[in-house]
Amino acid sequence: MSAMKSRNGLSVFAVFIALALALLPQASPTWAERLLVRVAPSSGQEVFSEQLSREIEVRGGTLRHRFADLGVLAVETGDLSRAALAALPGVLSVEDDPVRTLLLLSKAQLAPNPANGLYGLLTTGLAEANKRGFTGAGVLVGVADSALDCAHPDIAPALVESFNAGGSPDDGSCFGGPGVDPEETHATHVAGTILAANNKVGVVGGAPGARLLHARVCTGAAPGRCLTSDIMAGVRGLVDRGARIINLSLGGGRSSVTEELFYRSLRRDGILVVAASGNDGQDGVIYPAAYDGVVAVGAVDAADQLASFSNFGAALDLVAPGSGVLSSLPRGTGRDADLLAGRDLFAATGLEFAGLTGRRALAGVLVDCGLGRPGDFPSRVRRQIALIQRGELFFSDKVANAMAAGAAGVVIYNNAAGLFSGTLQTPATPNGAAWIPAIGVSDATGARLRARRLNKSVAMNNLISDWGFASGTSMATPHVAAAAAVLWAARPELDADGVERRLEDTARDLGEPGFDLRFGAGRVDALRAVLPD
Ligand SMILES: [Ca+2]
Ligand SMILES: [Ca+2]
Repeated sequence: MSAMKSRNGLSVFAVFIALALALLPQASPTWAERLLVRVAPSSGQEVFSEQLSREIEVRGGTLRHRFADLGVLAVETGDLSRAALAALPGVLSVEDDPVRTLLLLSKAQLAPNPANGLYGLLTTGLAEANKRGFTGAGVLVGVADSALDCAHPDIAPALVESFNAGGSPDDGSCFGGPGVDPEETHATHVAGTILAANNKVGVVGGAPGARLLHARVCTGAAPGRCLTSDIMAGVRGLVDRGARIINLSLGGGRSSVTEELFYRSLRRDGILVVAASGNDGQDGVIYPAAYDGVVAVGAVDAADQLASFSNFGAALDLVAPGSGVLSSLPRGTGRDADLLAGRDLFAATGLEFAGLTGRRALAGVLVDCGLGRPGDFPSRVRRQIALIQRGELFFSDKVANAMAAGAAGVVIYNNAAGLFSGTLQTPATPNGAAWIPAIGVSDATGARLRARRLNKSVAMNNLISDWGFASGTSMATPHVAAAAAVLWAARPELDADGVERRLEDTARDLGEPGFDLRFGAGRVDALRAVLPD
């Protein structure tokens, strides 16, 4: 994540103040402005603008910083007006001191980066295909899944219709609706990966031009709550409403003759169904992914290594990014975390159940606390931020030990490549206390912090958000659905068989040469699929 400027925010603030002042006739018409003042070169850097500095302070301004090598002063105006400041002898120019804001997803859309949760848009070529105008425009994608946050800012723009096909007929299909379990966050994450809006917030999907039809077919988060007949009814409803691609980030180990016939007939009708291979890390693709006529998708990470949880076998067709994927979540159920150290803003993930930081980031001195064992905490970590390596102990034990040592916050760095999503396992500590804020960062960030930021001040955020990380073949499947939408919009003459064949023929071969049991035809590559051979 990077810092961004927010000058609009500044001018809106100024307008609010101006309005407030207009309502108060006695109020002074001036308020503090923060300015950068370029100063004429003077005789030597030691006496850099000393006279000017005194002049500014005498006239009611405040000197905030001096940049002698640049010949620049940072000034807060106070009683000294901007015009009067600009007129002082030795002042060459005056410009605004622009406000920069920490990038949080509610304020700006994250750009895909190999080190953040949108890496999958890069490895699959979806980001580049989008850039060249291949966005899946006009293709209707159906998602049969849990309830969906229908009003989410990254989902609502693409949503055509949402309906309930499972549970009681009185139940809703949108998150927060009647009969909807608060743990039904899954569909919102899946849909965001396919087609989250390319707007000013959150994430962007792989096919942001596609349109969404949604069926709620899983009535709860617990296993066994997605009945095959409900799924079939939901898929039928999606197809009847015009969906050509169906995403099924669900499945199970038992096959059904009825179900197999259903998906074979859908394929004959020109419908492309994409389904998850399963998260058991075993040889054996689950159903419906394993049927003929369904594209079975396994998961890889940012380095195209097979995810440890990804099911494989002869029925596997493709793999796609499924480890540590950032996407939309029902509003208020996600976490947005980052770490500011010096000028560097590092991506981070909030640990599940960890305390939140407030409107202002939690600041403290970063203290090396090894692996977070009880003896690893120096006494100076009290009220400061503990830096702990992942490994050996549970996250919950590391954070509990940090709390016992009096730390105010915890940063855990990975012992393997990339970010991770961890949990503290219980909503409160074993003693019943609320957890302190705790975030995870990558191994590379950890190395950088250890080399340059130990015993220096850092600031961490862990805030409630409308986005968050998830891992699974459920997260890989929507990358393939997005690639299919992008391809179908570019090559409308293809039928469902043609789209599947093209995605497999252009996939990046991984593992043993050619088709193999772990990666199928390989990792989907949307850019190669849409470009001429
Ligand atoms: Ca967005
Ligand atoms: Ca291969």
